Amino acid sequence: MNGALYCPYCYHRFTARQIMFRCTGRPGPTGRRCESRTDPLLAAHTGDTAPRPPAFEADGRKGSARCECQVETTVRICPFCHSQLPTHFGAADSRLIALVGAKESGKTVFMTVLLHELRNRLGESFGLAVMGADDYTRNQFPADYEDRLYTERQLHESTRTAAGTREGRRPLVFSMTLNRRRAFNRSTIDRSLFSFFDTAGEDLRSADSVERNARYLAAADGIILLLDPLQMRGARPLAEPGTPLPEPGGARDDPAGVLSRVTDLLHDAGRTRRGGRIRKPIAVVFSKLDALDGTLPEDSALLRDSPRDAVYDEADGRAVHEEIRALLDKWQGGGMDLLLEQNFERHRLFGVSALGSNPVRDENDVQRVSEYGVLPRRIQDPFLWLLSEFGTISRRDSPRRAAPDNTAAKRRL
Ligand SMILES: Nc1nc2c(ncn2[C@@H]2O[C@H](COP(=O)(O)OP(=O)(O)O)[C@@H](O)[C@H]2O)c(=O)[nH]1
Ligand SMILES: [Mg+2]
Ligand SMILES: [Zn+2]
Ligand SMILES: [Zn+2]
Repeated sequence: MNGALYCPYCYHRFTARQIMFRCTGRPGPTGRRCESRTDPLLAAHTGDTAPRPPAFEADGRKGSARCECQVETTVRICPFCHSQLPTHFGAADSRLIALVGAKESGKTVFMTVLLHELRNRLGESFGLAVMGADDYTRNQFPADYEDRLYTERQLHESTRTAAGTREGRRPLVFSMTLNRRRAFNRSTIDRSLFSFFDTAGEDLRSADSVERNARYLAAADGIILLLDPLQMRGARPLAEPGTPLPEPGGARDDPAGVLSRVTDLLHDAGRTRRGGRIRKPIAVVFSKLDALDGTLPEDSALLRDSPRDAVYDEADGRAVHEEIRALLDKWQGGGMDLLLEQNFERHRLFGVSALGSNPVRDENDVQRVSEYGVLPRRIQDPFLWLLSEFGTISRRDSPRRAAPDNTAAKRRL
């Protein structure tokens, strides 16, 4: 595994030496200039047919290379899909987080709201800077995701991502940097990449997407698995009146089925020893909890806001975990906790609401955010837990006093 890198766009694995370069296309010292053409590999993987200067091989361990035309370039690309790699890609401290789940489980909404919160309110208080890692993400995310939800107050209809549109082929990749102060006033910068592959729907189903999802899971250092409680037999009748219930997807789409499929994919990817457990941390997140608010006790931890500081609060996290565990029995998902226990060294249960209330359909049958606006609850918990598992942020173990900043730093197992 030494030195293995994973492309945040196609999730193939390679070594630093295999990283390729792309010419800048500017005239070189000799006056020669490389021509731009469609890159067939890039087009096949991402649908991007824009003309580009040629890709070429060189020692990828170096930050730059000289093209045939004598121009020096620092544009590094993936040897498998030719996507341009993020600036700090390959730095020892970068980690990849993947978000997976069945269709309609709330992935697009969750990703949009989480990133919005991190880029605005939360990011600042955490000293966390979040940016699109490439031009595509920097353009697409605000226009297609953030503005649609927050300004137009419209939900992405899943049909919009059907095959053939430009969406659903190319992941959105965000880079998050956390400036961490260490002892003796030295500060270090921790980087994580969040790669979100907004699949067209049949995620974890058709052979093609299973293969890609398997690579996605294998590449990830931490996983957020989003599950829809409204797909669970015991929870559906409890939902608030007016809740849009997803069509029952059958055994393959119900949360227990999805969890066990993801578990199998991870065992295969990690070649876990027989009977061994997966070491990657997995946050198992139940979405749309607002639709079940009425069934929770008044003092439920799930109804509280998450703690607001830049540490992961262990006591609060445990309380949420235990509540969801109890709810799983009620929702007829009792076996899930045991499955997690037996297969994952590091796992935790979460309950979130990205929207805060049920969406409503307007006169044109378009789903819209309710009149209250987007009021997320506990949306950042799984993300913060993963960062604390990575040792990027610290963990507060006692309910009251914060742990010194660097105790959790070396927690990475
Ligand atoms: N009540 C409620 N419904 C939600 C929430 N998030 C998503 N939904 C519903 O779930 C549907 C599917 O969400 P979406 O993010 O498109 O799912 P995806 O297919 O996994 O990307 C949406 O159209 C909403 O009706 C939430 O936080 N609360
Ligand atoms: Mg989606
Ligand atoms: Zn790639
Ligand atoms: Zn050149």
